[in-house]
Amino acid sequence: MRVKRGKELAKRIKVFVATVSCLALTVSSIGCKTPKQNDPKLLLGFSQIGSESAWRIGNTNDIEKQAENYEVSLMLENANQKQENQIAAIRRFIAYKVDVIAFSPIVEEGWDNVLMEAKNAGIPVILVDRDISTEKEGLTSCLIGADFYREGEMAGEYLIRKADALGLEKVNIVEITGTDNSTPMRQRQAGFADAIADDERMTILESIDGDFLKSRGAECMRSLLEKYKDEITVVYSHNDEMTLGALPEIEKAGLTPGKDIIIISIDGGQEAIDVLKQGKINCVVECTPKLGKEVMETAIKLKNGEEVEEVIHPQENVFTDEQDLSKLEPRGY
Ligand code: GYE
Repeated sequence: MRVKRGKELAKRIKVFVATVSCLALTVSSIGCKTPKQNDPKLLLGFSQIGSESAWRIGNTNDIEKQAENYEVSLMLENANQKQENQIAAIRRFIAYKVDVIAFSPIVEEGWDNVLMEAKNAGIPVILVDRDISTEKEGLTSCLIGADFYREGEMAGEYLIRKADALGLEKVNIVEITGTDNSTPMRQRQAGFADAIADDERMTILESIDGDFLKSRGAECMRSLLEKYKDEITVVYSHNDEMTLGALPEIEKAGLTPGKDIIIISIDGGQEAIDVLKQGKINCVVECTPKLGKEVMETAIKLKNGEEVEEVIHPQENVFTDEQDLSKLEPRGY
């Protein structure tokens, strides 16, 4: 567990100890003066999924930076890609009596019990980046994250334009998907499939789980090339990491990514944008990891008992080989 602003937290623990001894003294009716409160403005527990991608690392950095800007004390836990670690972290936040809990659920299902515990403890919960799926009402206060369905649609819309520009009659797609049962995986798949559904040129040969990891992206690409080698027109990959893992495999197979195979990626980290500029990726749909400002502002509102927006989606773009990208600002992740 990483505890930021240690001094303030130490003070908070001290205040807690002092209050307990004060209570004990009050009970024994000796009387006690309440110590001067010097609490941090807000104590936020954040459970991050892991460090699987440049996106994720950029997201963690941004949340740490904005916590400092907003003078929020941050308890940050990295779950190393395991749901059980996230559940344990949320339980620790509850035991610690944080003011607000934020977390990025690795998958959509399986949160009801722990979120009910947070609700019973009166601690509001912010979903960051990914959503949950539940039958229960009121377990979370809001969601701050990208519109993944729209990202998938933008990828599909680009592909239709590209197929038109190249005059393609048949487009065979292989899809390398993100972590099974995660929101970005489900929504990026659905948005893309819906966008190309009415275009008879398009066939999805196979969708394969790459778990948002570079190493898995390479493995998936190897097996797809073995199966379909000369048939593949397009690789649609749900994040930059998997794309960057897949590209060398395509080259090893004697094909040129960006020319022999159209490459579509999502995230828009610096490395993928550089490769797009070199012509080995054709399209990168932006997904911004910079959610920290909204998270801090929302957490402060929740602590103050104010209303918050149920869903906040950042504004996102698409970067493609149709554009002049020479003046694009550094991406910062
Ligand atoms: O696209 C991927 C990451 O949930 C939006 O998770 C996020 C995704 C992102 O690891 O790179």
